[in-house]
Amino acid sequence: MLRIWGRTNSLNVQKALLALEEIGRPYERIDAGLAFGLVNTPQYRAMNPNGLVPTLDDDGFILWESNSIVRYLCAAYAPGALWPVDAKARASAERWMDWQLTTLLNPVNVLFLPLVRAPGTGDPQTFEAARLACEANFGLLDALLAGQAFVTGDAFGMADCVIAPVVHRWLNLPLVRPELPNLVRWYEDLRARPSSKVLELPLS
Ligand SMILES: N[C@@H](CCC(=O)N[C@@H](CS)C(=O)NCC(=O)O)C(=O)O
Repeated sequence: MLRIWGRTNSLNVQKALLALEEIGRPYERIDAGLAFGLVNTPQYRAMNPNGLVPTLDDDGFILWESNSIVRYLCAAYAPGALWPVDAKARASAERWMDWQLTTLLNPVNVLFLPLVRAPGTGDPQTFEAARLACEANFGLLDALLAGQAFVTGDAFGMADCVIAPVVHRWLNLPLVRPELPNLVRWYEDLRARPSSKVLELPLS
């Protein structure tokens, strides 16, 4: 039985939930993190010593780090579909997953905190630098998606699972954004997939 711990307004949890929905296996989700607590209990820390969400349990196999969870679920339950078997195709997908973690995420969160979760925090210079970084990063994605349907080509895959919640956050921030028609088209295609019900909650 697949079991995942994490609150649904967490972007990192949403990545894992998207993968779980896409693989189509039954799973149980347990609220954890922020208002739900639990992450500092000895039982939780024994599974995830970081005290962060998400954490996955697949029949006793415990895994944390959202991108590792997505990679595992796709490899274990959707090889050849969400998880490319070909080494080059897989490296290409993993490259975008690493880019999501190292480049795309942080500036979005710098904007998200003062605009949504913690109004009145942050400083204007850091905010403006993050806004410019977001424009560059999402512009790069927009250019990529001008020539292909999904992040790694013609088919939805594991890289889409991890980039989708970040794009969802960016497109729903109360902020003026440049027009990115290819990114919006990709996002709308994604929102037409049943799995995207995990992105239905307003940002919080
Ligand atoms: N690199 C980790 C980061 C996990 C992380 O920072 N999770 C946040 C939520 S997005 C968290 O647990 N925050 C504290 C909490 O919810 O109690 C991953 O990708 O899984």
